[in-house]
Amino acid sequence: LQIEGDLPQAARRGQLRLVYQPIVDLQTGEIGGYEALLRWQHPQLGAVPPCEFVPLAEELEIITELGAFVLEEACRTFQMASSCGPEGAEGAAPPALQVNVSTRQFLRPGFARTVQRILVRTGFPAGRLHLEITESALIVDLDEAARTLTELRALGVRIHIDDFGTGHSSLAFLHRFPVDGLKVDRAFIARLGEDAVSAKLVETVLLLARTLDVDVIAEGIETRVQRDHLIRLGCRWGQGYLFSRPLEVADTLALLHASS
Ligand code: G
Ligand code: G
Ligand code: MN
Ligand code: NA
Repeated sequence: LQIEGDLPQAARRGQLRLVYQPIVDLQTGEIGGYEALLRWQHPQLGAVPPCEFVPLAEELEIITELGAFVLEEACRTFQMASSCGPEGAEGAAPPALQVNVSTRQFLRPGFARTVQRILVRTGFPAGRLHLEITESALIVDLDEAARTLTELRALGVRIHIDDFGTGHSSLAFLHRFPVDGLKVDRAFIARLGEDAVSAKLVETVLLLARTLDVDVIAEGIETRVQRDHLIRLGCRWGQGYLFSRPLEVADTLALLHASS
């Protein structure tokens, strides 16, 4: 397979880049963070979607290198933007940087040390780095997951559960693995206003989150009807094409500068 042969060289050949999708306060539109999303522009095949090449990188056992590339690139970009802003500028808290971490990458021993090394090297503040992991990262190997979570939280890094609602979540499980945020999968948002079960599920997640004092981000918001429904349910944060598509780095930097 061509992509299998080419993926290990993609970063070195400058074919990988990150785009950044804003996460906004649903009521005010204020940007609270950005999710880094990886893109591979293959010279012959064009854009290869991450849902194809991320699992491949896991199989080829190059996910550690790929993941470190993503983290370092994203932290460097955001640190560059903050250090250009006016000293001690007033206003909102600096936006968070949300980075996806694959299950195999998260469970590899030494992951927290890699994160620490990148934070030191880039100077990016740990508290602004929010790592997105899926529920499977916590379920596959309970002991390794617990260890890694403890190490990351000791660094001050925040943890969000991505695609929440699609895995094997349970209350007990969130109690054992303290996290900082839940991202409600876009499948549930897409059905808001169409089926009552999805609305009930989102409502339940929001209730659970309030009890556990964790943030909730609704993914994949495409319509004002969905946004208004989420506001009525008490959801503060959201992300989706209604607000912004993922932005190229130049546009992201322009936004970051404008708000600092
Ligand atoms: O951006 P897009 O909708 O194509 O992303 C599809 C999937 O790829 C999402 O599940 C997203 O979490 C994942 N993804 C995007 N960028 C990265 C990345 O840098 N690392 C990992 N592990 N997954 C990513
Ligand atoms: O699994 P994860 O949440 O990381 O996936 C994020 C993916 O969702 C990104 O690839 C992004 O391009 C995509 N995405 C972001 N906003 C929307 C949206 O409003 N609608 C749809 N269909 N996809 C979205
Ligand atoms: Mn994500
Ligand atoms: Na998701």
